[in-house]
Amino acid sequence: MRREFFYERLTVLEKEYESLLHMPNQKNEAGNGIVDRYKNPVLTAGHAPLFWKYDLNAATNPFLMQRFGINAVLNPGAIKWNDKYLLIARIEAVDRKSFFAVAESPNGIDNFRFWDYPVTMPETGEPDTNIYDMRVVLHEDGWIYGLFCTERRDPSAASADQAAAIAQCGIARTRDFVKWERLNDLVTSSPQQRNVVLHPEFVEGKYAFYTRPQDGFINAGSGGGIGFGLSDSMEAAQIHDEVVIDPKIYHTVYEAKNGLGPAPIKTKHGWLHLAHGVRNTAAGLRYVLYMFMTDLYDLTKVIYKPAGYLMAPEGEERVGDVSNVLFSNGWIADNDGTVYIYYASSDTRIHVATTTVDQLIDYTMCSPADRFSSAETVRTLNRIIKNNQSDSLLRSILSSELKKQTEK
Ligand code: M1P
Repeated sequence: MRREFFYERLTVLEKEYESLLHMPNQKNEAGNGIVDRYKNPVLTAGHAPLFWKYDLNAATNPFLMQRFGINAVLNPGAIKWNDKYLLIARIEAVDRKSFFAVAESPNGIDNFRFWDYPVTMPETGEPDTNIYDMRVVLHEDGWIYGLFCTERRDPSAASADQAAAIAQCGIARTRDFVKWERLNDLVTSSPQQRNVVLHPEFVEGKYAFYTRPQDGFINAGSGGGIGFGLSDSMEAAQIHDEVVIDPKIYHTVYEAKNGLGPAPIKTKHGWLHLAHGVRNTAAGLRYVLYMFMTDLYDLTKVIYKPAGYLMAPEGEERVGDVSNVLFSNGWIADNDGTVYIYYASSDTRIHVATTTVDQLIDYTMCSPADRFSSAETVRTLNRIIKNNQSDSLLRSILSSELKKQTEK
């Protein structure tokens, strides 16, 4: 009887799992002309293989109950590799420990399936308590690097304080996403580092890093802002001079803190960056995605930056484990110019939005910049309205001319 129950339940679970994995994804209608969101998340806790969650032996698990719970699948690094779209996702188990696992898709928008085993990340002499949010970069030195946050309890915290943590940048490299070589953590003068990203090219013959110096684990304090610095090596990466290239600014979407997302995309106009900005509100922290472009040759110089956000949580994206959060640390610029932006909503699930390099260039270079006051925002809007009205006057003159000519 028990065995029958076990196998019946297993059949149902397998059917549900396969239908989730094969569910086709479609673009939402009428996007904003900048990015197109898709209807279904591309990876969720439900995408974790059944053989991760269940002991599939009827003798040792007669009720076929979950033995290993997955809380969330979020914040993936992304790369196109061997013609497959790979997400190196952050899996958070119900014990709140995160780890990495690779999922691949043939088209980047659906049919993502996890590889059988998660990443076994080697540790340094100072073991990590928690690792998360990997940025994956194919560097011009030939290695694929994964930079991620490594978190450990603050050794100076009182024993009553079991929440104080120190976050630093862990570094590992691979050639196949299975075997990873762990390198030393990045050394900077900041007490905390999260959201560290490796630039894909050498700069002045050195490795270039985008950083996010921060005073406390949650609060940026005197830190915050996206920093930049160079290191002689990756094996013992150390930044001596860290400059902030994109600071926090009062009453903007990045007033509390910000951090770079994936490694930037090179274009003929400059480097395109995707980042997240954070504001504190009565409902808690609100994370949105924004963009900017840096100079092709001076990576510390921001040359274009549209006002406000590119994407903010919408609909079901607003709700989750940590609500009101959009976060992205992975995008793929494909050979045909399509850009796949992978983003997590509310620290719970992963979505995709598509656009093109040309659209992102146009958005970043031609959208109005933030001028930091309501009066300036109204000036910007008035300019747009005025231009459109003179354009519509011109359009109506042209169309009546056209009409006259066709009547002749
Ligand atoms: O909970 C929202 C995000 O919070 C952190 O981001 P940041 O370092 O910018 O504060 C990270 O823990 C991130 O994983 C998480 O999505």
